Amino acid sequence: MNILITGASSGFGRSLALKYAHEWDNLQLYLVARRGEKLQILRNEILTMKKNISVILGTGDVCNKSFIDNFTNNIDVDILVNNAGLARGIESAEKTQFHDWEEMIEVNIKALSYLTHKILPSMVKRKSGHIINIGSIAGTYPYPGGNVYGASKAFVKQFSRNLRADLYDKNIRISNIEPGLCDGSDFSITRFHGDSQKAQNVYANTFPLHADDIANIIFWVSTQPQHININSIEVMPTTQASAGLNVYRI
Ligand code: 8X3
Repeated sequence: MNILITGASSGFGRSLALKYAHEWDNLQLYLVARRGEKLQILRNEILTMKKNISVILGTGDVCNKSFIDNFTNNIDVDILVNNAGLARGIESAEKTQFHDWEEMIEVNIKALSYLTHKILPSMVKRKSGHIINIGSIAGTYPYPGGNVYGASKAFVKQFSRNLRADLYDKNIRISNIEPGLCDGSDFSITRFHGDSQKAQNVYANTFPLHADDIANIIFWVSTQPQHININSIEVMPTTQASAGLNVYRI
């Protein structure tokens, strides 16, 4: 079994790599992230836990097409987890930096699409495979400052649905996992450009989801019998709900 996970050095990706390694034997885990040192630590952790697993590290940027081409050449991926993604900023749209928007579009849309496009032909040829995209509740529910981040996750939602439309007769499964507020990853620190105080405040005085919760859900999705496709799972902490409609009054 060949499993490829992007954004594997932290958060959901890291938790999921550990979960697959813990639950399954005889795996080839292909782990992609920019931070080689963190990947190396994860690899050591996995190999200490299990001897019958190969961990192949791809240190590089998912937006770099030639890196992706080189890393994925000659791999028949059974499960692709398109986990790499990011949010930048939570300002109202008119106050944002355009390069933040561009970065989210590059990673959340273009890199996810490119890797999917690269991996799909081999899945179709083998009539086998599962692509698990990491969307977000932000792809369904608008919130102030969600602007391009939410729009990029709406792309992931509809892309996942459209892939189903193309692939339902090819024995290939597509799932979109849409988490809400979740700690245990670099999500907020990235969103706030490294401001750890602001990032911590996001999770203060509440009970968010944890990266391991999402890893458990993704694992469950990938362990369903072959005839079951989990199209999407939207998951929030019990302490979160979608906002009501706002009316501005003078
Ligand atoms: C992360 C969930 O609510 O912070 O995708 O946008 S949220």
